[in-house]
Amino acid sequence: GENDLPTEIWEKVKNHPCYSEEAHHHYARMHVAVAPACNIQCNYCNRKYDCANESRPGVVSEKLTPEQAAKKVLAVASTIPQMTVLGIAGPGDPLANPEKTFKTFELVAKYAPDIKLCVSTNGLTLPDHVERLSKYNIDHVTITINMVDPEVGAKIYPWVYYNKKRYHGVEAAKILTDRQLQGLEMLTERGILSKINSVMIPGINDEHLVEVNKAVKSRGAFLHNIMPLISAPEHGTVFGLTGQRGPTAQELKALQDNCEGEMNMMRHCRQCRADAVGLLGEDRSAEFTTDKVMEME
Ligand code: CLF
Ligand code: SF4
Repeated sequence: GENDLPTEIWEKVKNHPCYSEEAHHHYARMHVAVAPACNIQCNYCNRKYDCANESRPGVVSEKLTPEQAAKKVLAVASTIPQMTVLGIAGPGDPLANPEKTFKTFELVAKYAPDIKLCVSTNGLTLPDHVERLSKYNIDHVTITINMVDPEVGAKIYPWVYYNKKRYHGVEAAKILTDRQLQGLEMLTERGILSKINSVMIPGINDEHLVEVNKAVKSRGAFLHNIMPLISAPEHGTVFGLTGQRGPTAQELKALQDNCEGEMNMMRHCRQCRADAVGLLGEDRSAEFTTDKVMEME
């Protein structure tokens, strides 16, 4: 349980609402949507909406510059004292937009040094950025890992864009899984806490996620968060259009139970938007649009 964690780890998680089940009742997080581009294609993604790395597809976030984002963080922090964590989670892949992502972190670290920094990525470019994440004192990194077998991956990812070249099918999925696992090992070596998000896709990777769980556990991942596919035709995802369904609540719980014991499982995720503000499950983003933040000055 959480109370058995070593002190140095407890210090990092005790007021992070995603990394500690207990903390999510008391502490809030916010996201800023500074990262529009993405370097891979997931069949459950609709680029018009927020990245499903972390978020619930279906609502378009207001895109911010790093300067606007930093202002918003200061405005929220002065309004919601329990706001402890700033996460960057989209609407595309934060590490496919490294200038915007790291500029935002730099500004927040300067003007609000008490706020913890958190990032969520598909992992493709993670090995290139671990050094910088470590330098910026980013203690929490989420990688979305849906497979460790490229044959499975080919059914989830039609392509990846890597080293200025587009790869397809099994070849693309092999590059992605190698980069994700390498990035995870590099985080573990540096003592950066990692959370693995997996999207459960019935008939595609549901049984395989037990193997993913073992692969990430053996590489030092701190937490595994298995989330249900949200697939609806009105969102226009490839899976939505092909009629691919999401799991039932019972199927999701059975898989989480199967993985429990291997490592800590997150069960309180609320699949947030890329511009979510507040306690998990609460959305106060409408109070902090750019117009309103400007008025607060
Ligand atoms: Fe945001 Fe993600 Fe950091 Fe949390 S959300 S970047 S780890 S601060 Fe949390 Fe939201 Fe679930 Fe993500 S409830 S979708 S796990
Ligand atoms: Fe969409 Fe996110 Fe996948 Fe990129 S990583 S394709 S933004 S779901």
